[in-house]
Amino acid sequence: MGLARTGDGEDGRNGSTGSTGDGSGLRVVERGALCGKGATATAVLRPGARLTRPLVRGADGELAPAGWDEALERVARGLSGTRQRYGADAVAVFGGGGLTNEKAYALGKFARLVLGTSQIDYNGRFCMSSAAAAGNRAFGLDRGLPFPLEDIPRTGCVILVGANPAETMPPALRYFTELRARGGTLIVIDPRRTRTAEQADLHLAPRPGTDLALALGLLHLVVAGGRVDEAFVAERTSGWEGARAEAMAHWPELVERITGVPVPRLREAVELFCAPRAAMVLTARGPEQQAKGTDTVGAWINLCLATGRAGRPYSGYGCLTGQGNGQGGREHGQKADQLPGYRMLTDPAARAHVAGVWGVDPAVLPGPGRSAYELLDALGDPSPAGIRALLLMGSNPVVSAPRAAHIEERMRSLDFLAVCDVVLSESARLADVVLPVTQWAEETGTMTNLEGRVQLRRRAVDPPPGCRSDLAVLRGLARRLGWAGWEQGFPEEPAEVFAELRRASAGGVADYAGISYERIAAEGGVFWPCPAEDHPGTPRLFLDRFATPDGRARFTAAGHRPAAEEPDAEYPVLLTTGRVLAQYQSGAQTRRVAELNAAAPGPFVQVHPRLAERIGAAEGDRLAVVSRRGRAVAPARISTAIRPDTVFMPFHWPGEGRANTLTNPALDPASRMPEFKVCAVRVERAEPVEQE
Ligand SMILES: Nc1nc2c(c(=O)[nH]1)N[C@H]1C(S)=C(S)[C@@H](COP(=O)(O)OP(=O)(O)OC[C@H]3O[C@@H](n4cnc5c(=O)[nH]c(N)nc54)[C@H](O)[C@@H]3O)O[C@H]1N2
Ligand SMILES: Nc1nc2c(c(=O)[nH]1)N[C@H]1C(S)=C(S)[C@@H](COP(=O)(O)OP(=O)(O)OC[C@H]3O[C@@H](n4cnc5c(=O)[nH]c(N)nc54)[C@H](O)[C@@H]3O)O[C@H]1N2
Ligand SMILES: [Mo]
Repeated sequence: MGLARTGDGEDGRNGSTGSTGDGSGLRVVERGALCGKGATATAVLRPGARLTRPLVRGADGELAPAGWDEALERVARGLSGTRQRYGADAVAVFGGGGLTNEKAYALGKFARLVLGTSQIDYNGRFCMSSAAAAGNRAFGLDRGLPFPLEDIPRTGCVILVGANPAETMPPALRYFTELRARGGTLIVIDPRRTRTAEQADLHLAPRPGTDLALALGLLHLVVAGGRVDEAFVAERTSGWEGARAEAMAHWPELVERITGVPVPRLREAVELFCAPRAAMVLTARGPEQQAKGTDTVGAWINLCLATGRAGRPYSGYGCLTGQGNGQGGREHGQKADQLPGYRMLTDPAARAHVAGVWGVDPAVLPGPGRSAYELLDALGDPSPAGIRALLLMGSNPVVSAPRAAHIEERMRSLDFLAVCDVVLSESARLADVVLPVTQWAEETGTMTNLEGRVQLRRRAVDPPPGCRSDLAVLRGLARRLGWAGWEQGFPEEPAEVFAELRRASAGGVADYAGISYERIAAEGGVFWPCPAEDHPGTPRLFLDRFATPDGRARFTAAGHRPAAEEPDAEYPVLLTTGRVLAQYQSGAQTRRVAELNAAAPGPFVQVHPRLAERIGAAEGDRLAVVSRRGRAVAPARISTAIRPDTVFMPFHWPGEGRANTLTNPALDPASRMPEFKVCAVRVERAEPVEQE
């Protein structure tokens, strides 16, 4: 019990934090999914719950089982036919941050070489792209944590901004527990009093979408209190004057008015953060999934830089990366603007290097394509710029994309859709061809965790006979699409793909050249950059210099601005969205596991008693939440753990309770991240269903 009542602060501490020993704990951190529930994680492997044969849509419009040859042939024809009629960019690819490094690498290569399309992006755009953009801007490099997790308990104070690891990374919670046990302090910033917030020394509950102002307000108090580390700012940073001016324009009373956080709480936060010599700021999706997420993360980095809490032991800024391979998945080329090794597609030297490894002329590599939401929004668009065919591997956008009803309709309007998945997800149901693939325990591959530690997962169980690996699918398609280099260029064996990935990444930002399966196994993981086999890897970055051309970290000069959609008379309430412990992402897999459904059976609307009273709703009443994009219905869960001006919905479910029917696809200008964490809604009691 208790699992379903997540974050409502009424059921006490979560009992299943699953703190395990070092190695296995980290692996579970990376899975993200079924933390501490090894038994249920294997449940998804049961054949009944998953796909074991390809499905092809027949003349009757229904999906029916088919052989692999027929299915791959259909996909090849669908993709090449579209390409011939409308050009290469009418064919798109959408990947996922749960794919191994090998798969992400092969998928990017497949899109650019075999399909020749620029149109590839992936769900990581919906995940950490704002933190990535801010990290690149400030430090010249994006790695989730520039230090190992084990440094967290050794710092003096951690500010966790919009992160709920008690539910989303239970095994990592012990680092924060240990921090407090050693005398360090924890500050949590979340509009809800989550299980994580309950463990904090200080919890600030800002209005959703105001973290930028909050960070500026804290920096204002740092400056006013004479707490700037002037020597650090002078020696190791640039751009302080602009950042300082923005902070000075955000005085505490103004920040209280914008965020709803009282001035004394702001002062307390600064006292705690500035007291010890070392401190960290860690963000997750709360401040990042905003139409100003990049500047918001930049403002939190500013706080670290101004106080000298970056590029020093046990200090710094980090992003709590999400998906199983959230870090590695963003390094090897499934992102619209990227080549392997975290190289940029627009950089001539990068193009030349990667084209050399691939044995092609750099001129054949397409340029950058659209970002995830823009790509999905262009599906089925009949104009010459539109996308007519899509290969989807490792994501379920019908549930997880913003403005999901529109995206679902876009997917339905495609000429051709192929989906590789483990289960018949809501997106796979729309496909012309569904290819059943093997999953994590059934295949070998590397994943890179939030520390930048490359880890190896070896095949542990045999896949069901009808399934093939994603790598085998890409190989089969490359051959059927007549790509001459398919035999060497698209191996099925992960170790061979990794060997090529090492060469392609050599000299790049995320340099894997010195990392081998053997080394990972012997050393328990290797931290990139690791440019040579005799290089020890790099657990801690920036201690001597930042990765910018001049070695200095860059301040962000940005002021507060409203969310893309603020409450008004018609839509007076703020909606924010997120996760619960017992369901994972779009729920495609976890909703098929009885034990997890028992713990978290369905969607809900977390609502404060005052708001509930205003609309006359009691616990469990069906509430209609209406935004400019649509209407969702789910039972009320009344709780004082949320701000009265805000409601919260988890996004794990399809159907009438789908949170993403409501969300706003307004994009951050730098990261192209949609504003999942704030939009304006109206909340009312749904009419009771009429009995006939
Ligand atoms: N059980 C479980 N674990 C998971 C996942 C899952 O689906 N289920 N998904 C994995 C993935 S891919 C990811 S990305 C991570 C995500 O991990 P988290 O980022 O920890 O998860 P979220 O619930 O999306 O958001 C965190 C918190 O942000 C708060 N928040 C909402 N709006 C705002 C805001 O405007 N400002 C601030 N400061 N906070 C806000 C929410 O109330 C929520 O408690 O979890 C990973 N782990
Ligand atoms: N409202 C709202 N929406 C959100 C978020 C939010 O906080 N609020 N968070 C966003 C974030 S951070 C994320 S990461 C996305 C996640 O949302 P999605 O991108 O939909 O991610 P998953 O649900 O993990 O979907 C992965 C799909 O790939 C399949 N799969 C798993 N492993 C493999 C594999 O190895 N190969 C193949 N071919 N398929 C595989 C799974 O069965 C599943 O169907 O949702 C985003 N959407
Ligand atoms: Mo994510």
